[in-house]
Amino acid sequence: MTRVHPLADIDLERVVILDDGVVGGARLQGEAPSSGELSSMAVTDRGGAAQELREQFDRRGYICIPGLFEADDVDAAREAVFSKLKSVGEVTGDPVAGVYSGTSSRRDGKRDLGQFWREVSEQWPLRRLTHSAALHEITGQILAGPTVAQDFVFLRASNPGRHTKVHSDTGFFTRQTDQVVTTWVCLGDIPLELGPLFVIEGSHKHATVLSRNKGFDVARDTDRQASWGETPLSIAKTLSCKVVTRHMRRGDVVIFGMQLLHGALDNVDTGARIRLSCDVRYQASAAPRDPRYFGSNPTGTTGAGYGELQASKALDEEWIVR
Ligand SMILES: O=C(O)CCC(=O)C(=O)O
Repeated sequence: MTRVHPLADIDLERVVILDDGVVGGARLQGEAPSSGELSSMAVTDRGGAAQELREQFDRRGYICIPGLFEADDVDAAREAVFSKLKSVGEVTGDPVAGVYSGTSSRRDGKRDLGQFWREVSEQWPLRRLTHSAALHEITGQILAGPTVAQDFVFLRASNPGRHTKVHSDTGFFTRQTDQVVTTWVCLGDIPLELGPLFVIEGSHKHATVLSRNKGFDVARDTDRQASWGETPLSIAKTLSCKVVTRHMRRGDVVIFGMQLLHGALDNVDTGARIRLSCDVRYQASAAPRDPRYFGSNPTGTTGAGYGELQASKALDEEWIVR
């Protein structure tokens, strides 16, 4: 039976502040933020005018659209992904619940892990969300013209113990054009303790961020990491920006630009639930395309294909910091 964590229903809009000033459920690289250190992500109505969307995107560095996708469609994607993980022993019980078994047979029989993750990532129930008309339409409004989605997607199944460090996406995706945005698709409810996406609001205009990102290419500049060494809370303090997140719900989407600093909270769920999300980039369709991310068998950032992604590793293995 699935264990339900008592903090599962925390909503940042109704911030829960414990006696010691700690926001219930949230951890950022082990640090428990006080309520002043973590704020709610602003949400944007899908039906708004394109100009308003662009204005918000430019000012904050992101837009968050709640419930862009139907719950049933998201559940179909969850079922497809978690059934594959169940087939290698990583998920226990009903696949849609996404509960980690604590073990993995993904490496057995010397399985090609990149090929396995490619198969997981290319399933139709997932693609119909990540490559949907809805995302083409919204990214088209932001970039003021037709867009195309990259074929290479970053599906993330993060079990307890994982987080994503602070970074910008520019070093990965702007080799050919800077007319690129990231779309982050929430594939299930992700309360604070499951490690939702956070962004550092306004950081995309900060001189320190822009100068650190200038000319950086993750695959070419191998002496540098994309991830910042400092913690999200200390970076936000230094930049005088806010760390914003929210109790994400299935079907929510966040879209942000290439300079914006972001990452994911720690998954500290005591019910062993896996946080599932997928990020995919959209770019102006008329702009040149980076062949690493397009085509029937894209090579990905470093050339190793789906095998280069953290998520291609078995759930009982450590992630590498890039
Ligand atoms: O979901 C995450 O863990 C991080 C997402 C991210 O880094 C991205 O969308 O670029």
